[in-house]
Amino acid sequence: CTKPIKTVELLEFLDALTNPHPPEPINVLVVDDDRELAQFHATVLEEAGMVAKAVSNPEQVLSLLDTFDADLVLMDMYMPDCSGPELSRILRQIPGHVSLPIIYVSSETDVERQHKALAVGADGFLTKPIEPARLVAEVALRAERMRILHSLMVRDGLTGLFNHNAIMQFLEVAVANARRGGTSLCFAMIDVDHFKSVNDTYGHPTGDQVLMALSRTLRMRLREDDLVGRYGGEEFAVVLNGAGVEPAKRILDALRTSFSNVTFFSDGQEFHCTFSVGVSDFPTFATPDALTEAADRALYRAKKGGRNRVEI
Ligand code: GH3
Ligand code: MG
Ligand code: MG
Ligand code: MG
Repeated sequence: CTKPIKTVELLEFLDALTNPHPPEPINVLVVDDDRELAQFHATVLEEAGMVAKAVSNPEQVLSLLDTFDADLVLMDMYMPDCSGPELSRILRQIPGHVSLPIIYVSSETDVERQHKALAVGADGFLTKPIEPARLVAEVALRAERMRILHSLMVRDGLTGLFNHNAIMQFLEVAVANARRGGTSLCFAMIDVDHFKSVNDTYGHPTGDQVLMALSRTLRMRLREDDLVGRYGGEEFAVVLNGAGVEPAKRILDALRTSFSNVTFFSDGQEFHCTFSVGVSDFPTFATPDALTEAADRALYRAKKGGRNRVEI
């Protein structure tokens, strides 16, 4: 008898299949006014393969979190300048840190005081002194759970690509970065050609297979810097960071050819699918809305012009 596959395993399996990069190590911020203890906990976590930063002044936490992408914060409860609960309350008011796991590590044993500290929005409590193996296990478990929840929030269930909200948020960030850095980027809208007739001819499940195959092609063939999401239905969106119009067109044409060569099978019948692409670029179009509208207009021209083509 085979074991049922857990969601976690399935996500990891899909990732390994379509993402050639190893998983990022877990990043932990350790805050404790006892400098030596903070450093000791950080070393324990680093020896377990994580990346840990020790801070003894709670006032450094906010600025550090701007540059250090923490998966979790281990926080002392009693510190002279700012207590753990005070610091947690501040973090919870910042949109980017609303779901950041905060675990107290404290010698406080009074359950009522522990609960009060947790009530400001922290996630757990470990009592000092804590066994190194236990510390590693607790941190790994919670950080990985949060990564899975986060991935369920930002990914599309069918294809594993970023969902509509996530890709549009990434486009905003990418445009802001390009403006600041004086670089270019391209935004592409991809739409499967005559997809309704694929569903009508071969059935919805086969249509789903086509969407999954297309998402695999996009993930495998794009660079690590490029972002790809399911815009909705049979439409996909790609952000090509740093690319001008000409290289973007070459890349998308190569993707288009590669996908059109995939052979699908359904009920003993073979068939092929194609897609059309509309591309817009920054700085010609300066905002996410303008980029989306321009790519949409270009896509419309690609469809009108006969499909299976890239239009700018
Ligand atoms: P065009 O070349 O002009 O884009 O034609 P089209 O048939 O692809 O476009 P249309 O917008 O008429 O049809 C899109 C179809 O995509 C209709 C919808 O049922 C199907 N679709 C949307 N989401 C899914 C999905 O998740 N799975 C499957 N199998 N079909 C989907
Ligand atoms: Mg202390
Ligand atoms: Mg469509
Ligand atoms: Mg379509």
